[in-house]
Amino acid sequence: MTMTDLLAASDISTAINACKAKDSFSLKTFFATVGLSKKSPPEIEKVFKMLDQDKSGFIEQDELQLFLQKFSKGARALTAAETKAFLMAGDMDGDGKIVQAKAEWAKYYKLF
Ligand SMILES: [Ca+2]
Repeated sequence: MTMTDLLAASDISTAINACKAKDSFSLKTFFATVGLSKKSPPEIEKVFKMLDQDKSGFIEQDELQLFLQKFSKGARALTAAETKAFLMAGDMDGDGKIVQAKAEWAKYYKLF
């Protein structure tokens, strides 16, 4: 499974292009542009599984940093500040990783 199974390739490239500049990544804008805002919780969970590269059940900081590359191989890595902001949006217990539990992942739904 890849992102293009769930999302339109044209929406992905629009979203990636919109945050080409360093520190211009906005979680809310990205999710809306790429079409994730309209997806159901089970579909979002599939996205989570793709982001959890080592299948640990958590999305760690290094996996978040490469978030954009999961959508498009040539995309840039997120900056440290962007990665931190992303993590802060979903990490409820402050352990530095996002759990594949509805409680934490659900926080992202609220951002959509
Ligand atoms: Ca992981």
